[in-house]
Amino acid sequence: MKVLSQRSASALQCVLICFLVLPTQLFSQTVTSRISLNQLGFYNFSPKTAVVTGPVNAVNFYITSTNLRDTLYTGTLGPEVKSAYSNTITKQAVFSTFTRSGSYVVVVPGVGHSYVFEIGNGVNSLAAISTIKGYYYQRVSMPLEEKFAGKWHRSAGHPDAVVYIHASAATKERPEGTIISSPGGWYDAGDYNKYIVNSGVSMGTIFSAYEDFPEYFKTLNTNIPESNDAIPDILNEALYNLRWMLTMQDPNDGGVYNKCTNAAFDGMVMPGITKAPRYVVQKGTAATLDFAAVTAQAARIFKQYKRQFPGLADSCLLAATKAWQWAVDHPAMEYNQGAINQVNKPEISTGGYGDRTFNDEWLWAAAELFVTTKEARYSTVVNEQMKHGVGLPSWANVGMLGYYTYLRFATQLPAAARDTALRMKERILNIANGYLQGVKTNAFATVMGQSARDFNWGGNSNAANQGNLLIKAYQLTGEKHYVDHALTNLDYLLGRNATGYCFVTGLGSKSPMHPHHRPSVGDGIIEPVPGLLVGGPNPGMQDKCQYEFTEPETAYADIDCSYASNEIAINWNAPMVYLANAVEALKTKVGYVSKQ
Ligand code: 9MR
Repeated sequence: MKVLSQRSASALQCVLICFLVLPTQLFSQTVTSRISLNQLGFYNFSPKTAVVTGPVNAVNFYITSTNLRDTLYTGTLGPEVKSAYSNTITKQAVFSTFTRSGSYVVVVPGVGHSYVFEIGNGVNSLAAISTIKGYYYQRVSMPLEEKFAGKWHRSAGHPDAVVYIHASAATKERPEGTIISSPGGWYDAGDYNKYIVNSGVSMGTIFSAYEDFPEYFKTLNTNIPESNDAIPDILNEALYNLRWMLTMQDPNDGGVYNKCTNAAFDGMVMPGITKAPRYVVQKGTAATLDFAAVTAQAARIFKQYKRQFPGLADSCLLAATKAWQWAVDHPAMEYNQGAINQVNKPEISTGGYGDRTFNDEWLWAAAELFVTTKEARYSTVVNEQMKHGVGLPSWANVGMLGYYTYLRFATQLPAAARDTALRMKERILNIANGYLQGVKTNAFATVMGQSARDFNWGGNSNAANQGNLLIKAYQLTGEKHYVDHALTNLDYLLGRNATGYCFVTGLGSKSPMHPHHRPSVGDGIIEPVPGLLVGGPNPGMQDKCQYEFTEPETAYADIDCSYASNEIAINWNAPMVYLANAVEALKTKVGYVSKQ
């Protein structure tokens, strides 16, 4: 590979390049989705790969100006690779040594040219900001004003000032039909309900982003109503959902309801016009422990903002302690919607988030409570739970969030807990090092997609969470190659994948236009609400919609019918927020952009 023209290139060189080096057919090239790449672009000094799919005769590829006139770099395509999880064949175009800032396309003769991408020092900043802003658009009980929401401005959704205690949640103090108020929060996903279990993992991930990069977030502006106050925007956004979560705790016993919901899903209409009754449904151990973890973490974070929010940190800690006690008294209360519906009316058919194992919730809640309070009763539970394994975070598996928190504060922990943190570190590095193995043989050169299991309902969040685990591995070791590998998954999510889609609405050249997202369907605006990560390829295809492709890495349909591949959800956006922002926060330290 050789660089044909640099900043210092003379006019003569340009003439030679344009008229002698380029094959003439190049000028007739058209844009093609067969060249997949991060559609936002690359930092000047980060690794850069595009992937050509399908049969290719060309030997070389070119990086040219967007008008295709100037060739700035010529490279050789890599060998043909057959993908493990679809019939896709690929060749990789690596151009990491091309570092000049600007807008370009990748040209492959006989195939066409890629979408326009940038090389520069802020390429992921739009992804970082817009995915946080995505949560603003999910806010439930307030109008979204035009100055913040642009053309997606809308009136308030569900007020949730009148919410009934469902029969499954009735107690002596709050019998069936008691009215409580549970306003605010974020809509969970494409539907209009609010679920504590899924809020738990989402908030834990967002709070972790803040706790890992507090300096970076201090100045990040997402243009929300609270942007001008003294609190980082990411915390203001999380606070909107936290205040709702606090309403979901029964003050009489500390237990936490699983969800605030309609009995059945609303139609594909705007939120403000739906009037179905809302219920809080049965308390559960997973919901209560997730709540304890989030409020313990919030107590720690908002302690720094006592002046702005007097009493908030204390209220959160009290809520966390009461929730913990309820869980101790009800250590395995499963949310089983089928069983609930056999004995209660009305039947509830909205999302279940019915977790059956609680080891991971115990570990996470105990870890957050221990780091916040340093009380030994919590570290004892963390140690007990270490006998179980750990996996990537998901709504049903939150133990890793406890590991992240222990490790973040390891140096401030007592000696015994530091030993536990060392074991956690070992496990994380084991997983991280496993990820590195398969990248070389992966058809898209990503960490994502090394196992068929990566492609499930919301699989895009696996890509993001794998990236985040690699960021943690970097934080634990200082080894930059972990960030390079995390970046392969950011590239995956923003376009370098077998579907050719940039999976965040409103970003890149080819992104989802028809997500399963009620406001995006109901608002009459062509572009969907921006900043939302769709679920991604899912060969389960549980929605039974029409899929053009059905293999693990291609089973994605950009149609609003497809809730199994094209819905959006707060627990999928959260790791995307983490990944995009972590990379932006670390870009100078790891040398992706030059220190100015
Ligand atoms: O993300 C959830 C996925 O892991 C489950 O397999 C699926 C079926 O139970 O539900 C998904 O969560 C949905 C929730 O139940 C309701 N709101 C939309 C969520 C995303 O599709």
